[in-house]
Amino acid sequence: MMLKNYAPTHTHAWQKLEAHYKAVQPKHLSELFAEDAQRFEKLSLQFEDMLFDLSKNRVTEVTLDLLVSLAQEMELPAAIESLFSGEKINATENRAVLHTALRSFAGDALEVEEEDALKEVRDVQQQMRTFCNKLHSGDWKGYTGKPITSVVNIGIGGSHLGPQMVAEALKSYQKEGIEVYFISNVDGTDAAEVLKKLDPETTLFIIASKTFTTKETIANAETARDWFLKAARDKEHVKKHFVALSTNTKAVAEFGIAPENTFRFWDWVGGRFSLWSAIGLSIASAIGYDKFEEMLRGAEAMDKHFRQTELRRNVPVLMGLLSIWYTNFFGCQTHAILPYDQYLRLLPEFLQQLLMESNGKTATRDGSKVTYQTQPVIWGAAGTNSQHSFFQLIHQGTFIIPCDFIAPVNSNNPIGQHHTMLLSNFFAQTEALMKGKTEEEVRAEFAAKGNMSQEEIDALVPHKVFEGNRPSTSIMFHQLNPYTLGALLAMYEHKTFVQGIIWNIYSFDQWGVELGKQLAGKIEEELLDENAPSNHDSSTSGLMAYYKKHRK
Ligand code: G6Q
Repeated sequence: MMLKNYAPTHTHAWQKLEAHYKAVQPKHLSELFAEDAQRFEKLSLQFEDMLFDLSKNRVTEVTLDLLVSLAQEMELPAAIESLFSGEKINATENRAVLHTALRSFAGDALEVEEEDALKEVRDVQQQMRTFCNKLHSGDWKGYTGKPITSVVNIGIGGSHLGPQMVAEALKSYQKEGIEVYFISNVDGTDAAEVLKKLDPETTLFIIASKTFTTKETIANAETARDWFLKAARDKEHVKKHFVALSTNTKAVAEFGIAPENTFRFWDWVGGRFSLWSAIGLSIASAIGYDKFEEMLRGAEAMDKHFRQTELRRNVPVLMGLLSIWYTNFFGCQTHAILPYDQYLRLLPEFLQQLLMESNGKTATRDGSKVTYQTQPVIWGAAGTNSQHSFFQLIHQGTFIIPCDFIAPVNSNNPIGQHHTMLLSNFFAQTEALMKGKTEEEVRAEFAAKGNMSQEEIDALVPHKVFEGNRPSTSIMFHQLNPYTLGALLAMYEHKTFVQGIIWNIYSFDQWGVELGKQLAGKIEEELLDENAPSNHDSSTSGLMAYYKKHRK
């Protein structure tokens, strides 16, 4: 089936949710906890060793039932099947969406465009394994015979954010003797700062670009090649120091990279869903292929859960539906991602692309304009640092900001009492957000201290009251390892999909990034050639003139 086109607002469930919202909205979370001693048990989910506590959300069991009815009416189960079976659900690009095939270890074949996708995937995985073994054994030698010690991923967007975030997240699993770097921004500073740390004799560049036409990546790849050839001199040496990850094997060959050093993937892998494919080679270079495979297996376990579990107990489904609840009924415009694990500090940035590029859309599947809100802004940073910056607004600001708090039970760096302190903050923040602090409690605290006048107390009370009733979801797992990280990321991918199905939009294209690219190409010509025709608004012309006047 193709995805059906149907406005969620026209479902029976939506009407019921609107009425239900009016009943739930005035309720304080502490009231909901007081009313039901079993609330945590009823509203938390277990997936393997992972715990998803939804109970500090502004929902009741009825809310979840109604949201699940909405998903049923929007035919989510059929959509999930279309995803896994390789139907062309990325309709505006006429492509299947099969990142799940990249981590499918089940034996069955999966035909896409008359090819067995699973066989193709396994061939490339074998090629990646062989590459990693050579790299880590020191058998892959540079042009002067020295083994490689530095690997640099050059890519941007989906060919950068995932690999960089995972390499950072799994740093405690990193192989000895290999350091992994990332260059992405076309700002020359990015390349300059990385290259100055490197030795051309022992550096290998991974050029990661699905299309191999992305201007930023090609510019950085050419800069890296120039830097390398300045030392190595002979173009023949390029093949020992450059490999490519791409669907465009022709352009790769033209760049000078040998076919045996080209790792393929396919149109049915979207950029922001591609870290599981050859695009993950920098990850596998950092942690070894076996650990990379463990990450794939964690994702596969979440895929199975998503495909096989009834909607009401299905983690990505409920996570996606909660986002609908807050966005479309509470009117929340942002959502914070708050990892209490320093290794996950890049997760908010990765999820920004995943969710905002997928679901930041205004056209419905039939091309009309949506009449309801879609993706909220995703933002966040690691705790506890973020507590000392923007948490003030989450606690006492005028917006309600649903938050995902994420933490491992055990640290990968158990030092003294650090982890106990970290987790004390993790538990305390969600409790404080939920409960708040009433005026009576504030006054009682002042009274207990007994060192202030009534006038001073009255002046301070309004500032020290916390409304509470601020929603959060807590995600915990035993330890951050490749398997768990794979499951966590797959969960967020599927949550993204669920939201797109409910919002009746296409989640797998990104036409919104094209306009700026087109204009940049034209402006670049004008900046290089004084005689090129130019026709901009007065602001853009004024800015360009300022630049031209002062450039050196
Ligand atoms: C992701 C987007 C985008 C893409 C980059 C890099 O879903 O499509 O972020 O990954 O533009 O594209 P290339 O891999 O083709 O260089």
